Amino acid sequence: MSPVEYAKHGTVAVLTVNNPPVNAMSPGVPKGVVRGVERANGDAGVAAVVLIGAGRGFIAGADIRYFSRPWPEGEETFKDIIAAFEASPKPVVAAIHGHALGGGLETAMACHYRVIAPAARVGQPEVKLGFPPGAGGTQRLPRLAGVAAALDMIVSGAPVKAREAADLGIVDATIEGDLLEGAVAFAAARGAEAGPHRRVRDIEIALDDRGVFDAKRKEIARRSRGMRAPYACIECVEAAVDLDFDAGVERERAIFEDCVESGESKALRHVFFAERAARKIPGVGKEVEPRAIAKAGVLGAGTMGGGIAMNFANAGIPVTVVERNREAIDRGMATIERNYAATVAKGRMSREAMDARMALIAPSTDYGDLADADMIIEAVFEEMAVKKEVFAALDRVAKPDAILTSNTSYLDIDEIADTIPNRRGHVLGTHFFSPANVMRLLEVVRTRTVSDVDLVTTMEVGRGMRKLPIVAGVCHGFIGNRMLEGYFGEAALMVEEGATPARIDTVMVDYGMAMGPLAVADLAGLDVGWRKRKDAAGGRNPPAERGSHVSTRLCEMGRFGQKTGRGYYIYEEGSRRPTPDPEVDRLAAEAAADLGLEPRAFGDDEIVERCMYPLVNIGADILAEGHALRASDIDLVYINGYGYPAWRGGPMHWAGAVGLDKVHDAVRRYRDALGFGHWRPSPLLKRLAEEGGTFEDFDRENAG
Ligand code: 3H9
Repeated sequence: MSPVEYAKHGTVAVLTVNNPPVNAMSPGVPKGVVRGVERANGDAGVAAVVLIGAGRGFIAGADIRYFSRPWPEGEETFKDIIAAFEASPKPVVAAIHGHALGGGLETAMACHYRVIAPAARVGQPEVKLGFPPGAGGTQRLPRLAGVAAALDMIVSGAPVKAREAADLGIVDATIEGDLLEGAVAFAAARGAEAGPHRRVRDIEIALDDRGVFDAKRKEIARRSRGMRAPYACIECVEAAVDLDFDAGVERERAIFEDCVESGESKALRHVFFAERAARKIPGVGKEVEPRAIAKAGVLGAGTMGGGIAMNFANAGIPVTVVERNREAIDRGMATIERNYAATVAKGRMSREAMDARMALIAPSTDYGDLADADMIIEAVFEEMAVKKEVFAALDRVAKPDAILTSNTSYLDIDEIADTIPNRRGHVLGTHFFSPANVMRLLEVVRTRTVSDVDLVTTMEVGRGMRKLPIVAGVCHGFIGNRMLEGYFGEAALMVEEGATPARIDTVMVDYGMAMGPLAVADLAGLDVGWRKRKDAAGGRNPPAERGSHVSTRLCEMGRFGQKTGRGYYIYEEGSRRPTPDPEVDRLAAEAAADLGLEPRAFGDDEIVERCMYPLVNIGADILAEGHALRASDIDLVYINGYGYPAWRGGPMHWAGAVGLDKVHDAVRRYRDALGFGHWRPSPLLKRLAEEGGTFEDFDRENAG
């Protein structure tokens, strides 16, 4: 059966694309559309054609899966659809509801007219997949919307709402009420008019200021570091201005094809499907429906607790925040208010929306006020004894079936759950990332005993907060923090071996990280690790071990990082910009002398390998142990919680692009040279390397 249905409504032929879930242009769809246009043109009783989508939207674009697999031989493509529309003497009208994205919008722009439902959105999101539009979008959109607006849409990938689409001239009419009925009436009227009907390709392109292209390049330089696609989009729109239409289309196509083959695009496509896969929990079917969370509670109004309370309010869920005393809760509420006010000041939220959110947050100093909460998240001090006390107190006041979660970043939540045996099925972890109201990542830590319903509910609450919830198992540091050990450890070791912090950080920023590891260490505070090392040494000055020499010395000097204005770098008063410090180089040289190391020069490759390969190696262990459901989840954790560049696809995907055999060889080499635990080759890494596989192969095997 064709995914495109043909029906006649009076003098109008209606082609309905019915390819669930999102009407992507899978094989069969272009053929159906082309045949439909031919049939309409062959029917003397038809005066016009309407193209509409069944279900949730118009057309979501090309079927993204086919960028990694061959398109069936002889099967029609976008090109055929566009040719059929442009050759049609009878006007073709696109009727858009839900979404017209990518090739969906390109298809609509190849029609003679476009009408839209008020709630629909249109856009060219291809750049987010690492390539520019490839079916004429960069040539037609500037002709309809003007060069500047088209450039904004194509380079950002952000869709615009129906109203803006109408204002920009992308659509010809907005249909209130029944879209099909309105579109048929619109098409019938156009069909009754004398042709020929205007084609978008024939519109004269107007550009007053050629400076828009360079201005755009400048504007995106920071956020597009290391990427090709945003610049490719600009090149394509430039071609629309510089070349005639057909030559522009040809140029766009060549750039598009080149980009589709790039590592950047493969990585971004991987991320697209990873985000969709992350919603699925093997063994937990669709029949497990989330519970309703009508009221929530948060324990602790510190940085994390306050941010989590804001997340509930942002999701429209009333939340009670409890602190030990009036002073602490007042301070917490003042911070929340300040955070919202800053968003209002930036114009990203209205004052009314802020007031509505503040009204959802109730301050309290009484645990009893949590008695009616369906879900309670504790964000108190990160210490097992304190957490256990808090859960015992919650046990006394919470509803019997309330979901109780801990916002711990390292602690064993199974152990916490065991302290309240009657509630074990309702206890799990929610590891938010700082600042909790901003960062998209949420590790949902699945205890041994949590029920599927509560797990699914917590994921759903996270999505309601506009987070990306990733299921993690209970292990020290879960997915993200556990993998970091080697990353920071190796950066610190390399400082002792003669690489300056600035050199290491520059290489890692060039690799694509938002910040280098030593600048991050300064931000997080060097004293955290120092105190841990001291505790392990029974409170005494920790013994100088490989990797902690410099950081221990810095802490002894009171240089804890950004908060003290000095750490691995110097920070001017009120500035977050790290300035290299020769004093640190001197400490590093001292450390090298103590350790009997000969300072040496480092190549970029070694710096990248030593920071990144431990992540991959530990990630493989986490995966093999089942503490991550899939390698692609690990990738998402790093992209959304640790400033890893999406265009590299995450550390596990990137390792596959490098070649797991190469990674495995290097891991063994570093194990032999350095010997640290994070270099013990993961058996899974070894197996995949020997099989010539990737972590994506592992995910596929496991998905069955
Ligand atoms: C393009 O068009 C290139 C052109 O320039 C021309 C080239 C010549 N293909 O997101 P959801 C799947 S490039 C294949 O959860 P929502 C998705 O994987 C394309 N599959 O729904 C998921 O599968 P599963 C440009 C697709 O309601 C299911 O559909 N277009 C595609 O939250 C549901 O998806 C885009 O980049 C696709 N194009 O959001 C638009 N789209 O259930 C990409 C979705 O097995 N799509 N799937 O996990 C979206 O942005 C959202 O899906 C949309 C709906 C907003 C449409």
